[in-house]
Amino acid sequence: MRALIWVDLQNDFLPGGALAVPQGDEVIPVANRVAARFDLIVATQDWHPQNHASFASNHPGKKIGESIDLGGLSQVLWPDHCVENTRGAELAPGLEVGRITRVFQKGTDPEIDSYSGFYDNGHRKSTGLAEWLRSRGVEELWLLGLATDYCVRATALDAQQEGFRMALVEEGCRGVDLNVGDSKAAIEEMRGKGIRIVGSDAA
Ligand code: VGL
Ligand code: ZN
Repeated sequence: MRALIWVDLQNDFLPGGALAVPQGDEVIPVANRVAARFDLIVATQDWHPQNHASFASNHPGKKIGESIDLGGLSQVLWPDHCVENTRGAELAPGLEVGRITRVFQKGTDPEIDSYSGFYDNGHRKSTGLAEWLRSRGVEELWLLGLATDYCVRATALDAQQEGFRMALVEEGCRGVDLNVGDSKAAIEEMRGKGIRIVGSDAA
């Protein structure tokens, strides 16, 4: 059994959103096209309380893009984004959401960030995604979404570590690129760990 994961295809990561990923909107048609080939589709959803520790606004004197130490982990500070129950946190309007079997929310704990759909950044708590996929007989995972260098990367690496056979649809991903080349490096890191980097027509 194989499944497709849509990573964080939410308004705030699209052009005009609070943490807009350049050309993020271009992946929506790719997401829909690939989804038509799958019987099981999961979406992850970044879902933060307003007091989330990843928001620069919650650290007086700190700026967006700076890194801080957060409980022993390095944490990039972001603009307020994907605040629970806001329009910015909703899945992108052009998505065929009727295809989604289940949405897994992450980043709900105000004290720790969660780029991966499987675990928080400290690997302290599971979202239950791996167990849920296994209970459905899933052995192979395809992934696309936003952002390549953060949530896509983290989700793909955790999935690989959890033992799923992994494919990343590169044209279905876009990155933040806080530093030039971050997304490219993330793709190479994933490839180096055995994740297949594929085109959408390979589905
Ligand atoms: C993401 C930064 C902060 C992502 C989420 O979806 O890649 N990046 N929160
Ligand atoms: Zn976030």
